[in-house]
Amino acid sequence: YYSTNRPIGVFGAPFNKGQPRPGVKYAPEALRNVNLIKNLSLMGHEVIDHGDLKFEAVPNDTAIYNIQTPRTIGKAAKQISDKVEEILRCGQTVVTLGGDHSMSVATIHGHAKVENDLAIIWIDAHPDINTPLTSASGNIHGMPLSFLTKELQPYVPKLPGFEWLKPCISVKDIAFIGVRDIDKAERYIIDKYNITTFTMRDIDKLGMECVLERTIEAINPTLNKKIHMSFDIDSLDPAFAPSTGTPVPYGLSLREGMFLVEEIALTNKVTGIDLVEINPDLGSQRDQFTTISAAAEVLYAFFGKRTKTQLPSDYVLPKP
Ligand code: Z70
Ligand code: MN
Ligand code: MN
Ligand code: MN
Repeated sequence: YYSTNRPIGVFGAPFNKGQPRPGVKYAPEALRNVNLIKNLSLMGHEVIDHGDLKFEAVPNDTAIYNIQTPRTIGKAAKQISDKVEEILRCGQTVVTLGGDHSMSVATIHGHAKVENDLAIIWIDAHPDINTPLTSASGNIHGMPLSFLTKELQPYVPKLPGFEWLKPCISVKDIAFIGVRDIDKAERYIIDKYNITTFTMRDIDKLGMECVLERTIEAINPTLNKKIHMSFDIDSLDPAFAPSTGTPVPYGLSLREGMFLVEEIALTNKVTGIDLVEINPDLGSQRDQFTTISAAAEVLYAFFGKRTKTQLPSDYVLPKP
């Protein structure tokens, strides 16, 4: 489990313009309502709550390609990137509560400003590496990795609002885990650059322990890099995370997700975490509770719930 002595800095990025369903902005509030911050503290960590960012629409934002509000998204992303950078410079491990997955363009950018050699573990049903020219939806939450990767820049037009963004990672530093809904251009990019990818079938075949071993072997073999763990809740099977914008069948069980992040935590290299795409507006109340609980449990698993029980040295088993 997470055992570095870095404090945990948490903030909310209730950003929803990277896709069409507004309710994803309520996730930070929903996670706070299940006492996320207090529960992390009870696990023995120092937790600093940096609150939630507020975002504003940029007036007269006009569409480019099929992206509806590029300047508004770019401006919010700059705020998120700056916040991540600020929290990391305080020596904290940063946990960003999304929001939709477009915010990871910003969290990874801010993380890479502080840690210039980063490995990215992208846990998601989708690889989110469309370019503005290949995206059928125009939703930026399906594109963040194309904006960030140096190799893809010849294919990625600079969008208005994103002038500040510098591509800061290599395709060699990315591993996808749990993907099962891959667009044509994404398939092409994964094949062309040989991006480390573990589909659900690979997980079935190898088992999660081996998948993570091979992930580290591929993107961080000497563990000399810090790790950014981006967790899209739709990586989980819809049975465990129904309240998300694009549920995809046959995903990770909740226990597989928890085990995966427990194993990642054991590297002691993770300094940035995203938890995204929880939409507390979707589905029944029961669906919402199931999803928010699953999201919280994934974070608790990473931070050591269940493995951290310490016995006092004078503990004795009571006798009748
Ligand atoms: C599709 C697109 C996506 C998340 C959906 C879907 C992308 N590849 N990402 N839900 N989290 O629109 O580009
Ligand atoms: Mn702060
Ligand atoms: Mn995603
Ligand atoms: Mn996804």
